[in-house]
Amino acid sequence: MGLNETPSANRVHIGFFGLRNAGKSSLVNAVTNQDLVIVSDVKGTTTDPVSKSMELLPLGPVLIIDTPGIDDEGALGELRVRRARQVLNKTDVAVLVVDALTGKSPADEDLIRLFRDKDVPFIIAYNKSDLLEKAPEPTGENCIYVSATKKHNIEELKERIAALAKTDEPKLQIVGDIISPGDFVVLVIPIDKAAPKGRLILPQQQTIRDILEADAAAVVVKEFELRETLENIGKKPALVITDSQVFAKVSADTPADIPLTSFSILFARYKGFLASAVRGVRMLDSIGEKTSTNAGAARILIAEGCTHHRQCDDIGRVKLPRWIKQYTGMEPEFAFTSGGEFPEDLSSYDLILHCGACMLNEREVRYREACAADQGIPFTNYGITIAHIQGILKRSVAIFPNILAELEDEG
Ligand SMILES: Nc1nc2c(ncn2[C@@H]2O[C@H](COP(=O)(O)OP(=O)(O)OP(=O)(O)O)[C@@H](O)[C@H]2O)c(=O)[nH]1
Ligand SMILES: [Mg+2]
Repeated sequence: MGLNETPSANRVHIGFFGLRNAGKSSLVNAVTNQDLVIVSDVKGTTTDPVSKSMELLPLGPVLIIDTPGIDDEGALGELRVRRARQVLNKTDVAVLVVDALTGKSPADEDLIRLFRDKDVPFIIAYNKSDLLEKAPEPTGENCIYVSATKKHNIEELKERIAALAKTDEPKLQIVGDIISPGDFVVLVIPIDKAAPKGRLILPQQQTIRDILEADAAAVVVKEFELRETLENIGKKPALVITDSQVFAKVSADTPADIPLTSFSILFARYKGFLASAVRGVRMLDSIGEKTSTNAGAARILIAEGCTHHRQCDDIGRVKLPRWIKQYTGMEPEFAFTSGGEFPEDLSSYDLILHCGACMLNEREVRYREACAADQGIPFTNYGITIAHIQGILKRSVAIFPNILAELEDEG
């Protein structure tokens, strides 16, 4: 991702689904007006999902995802269906591409059912309308006749997609809604060997942006400069936000009357799972009891949303397992996943520990959290776990009274 681009997690994700050869790739090329993906008359040309970020008028920044065609032929077919479902978990608007000559198949009906189940708004694009003797009247609200090769009705399709993507929900804020214009907010960002060279990571950039949009001031320091900065800043900061890795030091150096939280906690709220994450982490306190009902050790799944942040990697693979062992005095078993993969069946785990998920869009994070909730498995994130282990969770969620109240009810 370039520094000037909208983060992909914030783009509207538009997925193209349908049978092999329906013309999904052709339609992606027509909609984007680029030769983005390979098109051919061989069934199964697209074998893996292909994504492309772009500005799509009238919508703005989007991520277009072409998927392999589904078909119910054998094991390969099943794998393709699973891939399509994976893409669907992060799709904000689905386009079902149907060959207008053949019409909807049972597999298309299955997809429609899946869209409805997952609450994904969709439009059916009957493609290859140029091959019809005469274009039929569109039947039903959510369908449109198009021709990818003749570029017929493509602008209309884009407008329909844009209309589906529009939501009336207020724009989510990272911290802007809990600070006031003129406030000072101090951000603590360690620059250690795990930090990426020459830049800040995405959640840090986004938080600074959010503070600026709220007409407040962001003061950015490393953990070693925090104490002196707080002494000399001349005005009490409204909030200190820290990287979770230095939570303990920052908590000690921040006077008790200054609210403190972490990037992780803010992002858990931003992605909609703070309350369940705060509940989920308490599983660590009963991990010992688990062995009485199950002879094996507790199993913890550590899920990373991205594959390329060395910082996350170090925390997820090395530090968290060590801290959890120290905190619980137990030897839980750890399993790891990263990137777009996330097991549908979580039943063999006792806790899902997710990264800050800065690279995943809200829909995908909610989906993962819902998977865990449906199966009754606690779900939390790295930073909340660190705060809990270090005994500063209550302090760091105190800026959210509902969450704090729930924690205090439970003692
Ligand atoms: N006549 C006509 N042919 C089209 C149209 N759109 C696609 N085709 C043809 O249909 C065939 C399949 O197109 P693709 O875009 O590769 O289809 P796909 O759905 O991506 O197929 P898979 O990747 O195999 O799942 C190609 O030969 C295209 O040229 C259209 O609007 N009109
Ligand atoms: Mg294709």
